[in-house]
Amino acid sequence: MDLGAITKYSALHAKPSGLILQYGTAGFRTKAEHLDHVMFRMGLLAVLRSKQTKSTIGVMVTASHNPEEDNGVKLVDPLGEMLAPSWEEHATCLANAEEQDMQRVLIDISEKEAVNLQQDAFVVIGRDTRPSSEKLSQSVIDGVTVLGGQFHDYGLLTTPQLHYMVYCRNTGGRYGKATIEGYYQKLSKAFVELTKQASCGGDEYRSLKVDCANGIGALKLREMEHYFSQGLSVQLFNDGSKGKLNHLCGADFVKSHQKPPQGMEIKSNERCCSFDGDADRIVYYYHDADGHFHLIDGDKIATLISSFLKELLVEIGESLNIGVVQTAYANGSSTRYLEEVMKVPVYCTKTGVKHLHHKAQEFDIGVYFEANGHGTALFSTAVEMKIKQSAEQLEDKKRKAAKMLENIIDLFNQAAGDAISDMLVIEAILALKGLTVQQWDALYTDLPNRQLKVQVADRRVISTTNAERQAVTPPGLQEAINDLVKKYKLSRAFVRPSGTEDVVRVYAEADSQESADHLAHEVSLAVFQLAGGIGERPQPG
Ligand code: G16
Repeated sequence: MDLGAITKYSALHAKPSGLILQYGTAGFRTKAEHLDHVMFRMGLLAVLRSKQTKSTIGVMVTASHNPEEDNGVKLVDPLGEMLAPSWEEHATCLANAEEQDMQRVLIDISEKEAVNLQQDAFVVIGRDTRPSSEKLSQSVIDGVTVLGGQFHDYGLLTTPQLHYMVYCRNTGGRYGKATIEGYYQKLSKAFVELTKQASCGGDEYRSLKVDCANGIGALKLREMEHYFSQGLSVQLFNDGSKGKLNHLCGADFVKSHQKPPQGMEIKSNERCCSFDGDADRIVYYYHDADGHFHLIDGDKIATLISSFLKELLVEIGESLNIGVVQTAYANGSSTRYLEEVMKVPVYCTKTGVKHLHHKAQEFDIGVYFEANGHGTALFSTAVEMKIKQSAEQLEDKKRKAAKMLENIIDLFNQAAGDAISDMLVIEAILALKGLTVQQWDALYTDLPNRQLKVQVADRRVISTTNAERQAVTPPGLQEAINDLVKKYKLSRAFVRPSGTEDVVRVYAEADSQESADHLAHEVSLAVFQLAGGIGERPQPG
């Protein structure tokens, strides 16, 4: 380690004294102007992680669903997954070390993790379309270079594309080619193969309106569309040509406000979807003939996918262990449907795909989705091999199902939840099953629900247990929630500090929209009173 060079370059990316940030649900996120030092230091940390794992490590510069002024950074581990928890702690220590302590923290991490400093390091970098992202990714590169790491800067990428690149590079190309072309070709080939087999692939199944949140998803979908246009035509909205990133559009807006994005004209029964700012989430929706808006969120996406996979396995004659992983935000009706109708085991983890992904790896086939539309499906290596063999050996009908499954496996981005990949999976399944968006929506009826945000002085005063379904602190908060929940039928509510925004999130569901709205409001007031609310008291919606 050239400590002199590190000190010199670190001074050019100086930490604002006293600023404390936490590696949260998906890395560091805050106002872009506070992140220069964090980026430089994450470049350093990525080199250490790369040396330790003898693998390529990814660094993505994005704040995903957050407002345009924010930015963020997260590290991607060797198999394309989120950074290991012990390294998240190192990331927090390194980001918060005052200038004079930075070198010591860096050496401590190297020693603790037995990093061989002579080992080569390779880091790949991607960024979203935020105005601040280019400069911040240059700061990452400065950090990588000063520690002697090699790097490849992919420039503009969706977050899941960067995860894919890391996975490809560390599996010697077995997972795919680590280029944007390789990504487009792998997914499109699988999609076109699948849709060729759809007997009822009339026009109804072939066009889709996509709200791109004015983000990177628009650029990448535009580059990619001609690869799959045989199977689907997409019409892009909020493509970044005029609106602001994530403003009144995108998956997070549509899911949390339960209304369509601005800038998209929707005819009745037309199938539409929204990506978020870095294209790792997707939700679907439509207007019925009476003009009512219907949201199809991550829970219903998981249901569609897991039921299709289960049907294919039955056809092939394989009994594999499928599990679905959700979070506390999953609608009660979805959990009931999966467990009672589909007879699929369902597990609940804390928010954050890192938790869901980890749990899903325990199954032969693990389908995980957050209600906000972030998710994918994972297939164990043994399953992939078995299906490949079946696609070659079995007799006709079974072989067809095995071939379909083989293509579906290729179509999923198994490194991370991916709006583009999920969209193609969903479109293929709808075409193959001959399902309209209304028929899909009718699988079960969501319990009315409401999500709100509350501003508090310090959101860390709220701690939770039981996969975030119960508040442990501050004292009295859970009791207050319990009392409020008792007032409504089929009701449930919980609160948790966000790991990406400076807010406390409130979720409530009940037998009617009015009750869900009241309950969410009352719980917000309890948070405001007991957890140090600031600013205006929560107002009824
Ligand atoms: C990120 C995480 C998701 C999480 C979301 C909200 O999404 O990747 O797993 O659900 O933040 O997290 P929180 O409620 O802690 O703020 P994205 O799309 O912003 O990267």
